[in-house]
Amino acid sequence: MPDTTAKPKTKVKTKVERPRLHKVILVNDDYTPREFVVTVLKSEFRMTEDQAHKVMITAHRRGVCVVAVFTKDVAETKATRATDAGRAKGYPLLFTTEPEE
Ligand code: TYC
Repeated sequence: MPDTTAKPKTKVKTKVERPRLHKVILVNDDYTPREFVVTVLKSEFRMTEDQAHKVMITAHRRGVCVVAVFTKDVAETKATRATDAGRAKGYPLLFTTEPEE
């Protein structure tokens, strides 16, 4: 007799995905001095003068610039610290975060 019993075909696949990284974004404004933006980028994001200047100029010209990507926690902490550094001097300097696609 042919075996007509259907065998269960369910396979359990374990899917491991990397946690999504989050971008820290520098937002342009009309008041924060360029040199101060560069100083904050250097101190909070360990950038060289050259890298910091390029990021600052890009935000200045285009409105925003991605500074770097980190895990969610690190991105949020760094964005807050950098924004607070501006606020401490009375500047409206703003760093935001958003998840990468
Ligand atoms: N636009 C500012 C100025 O002309 C400089 C600046 C650049 C401020 C980038 C914020 O994210 C920024 N003084």
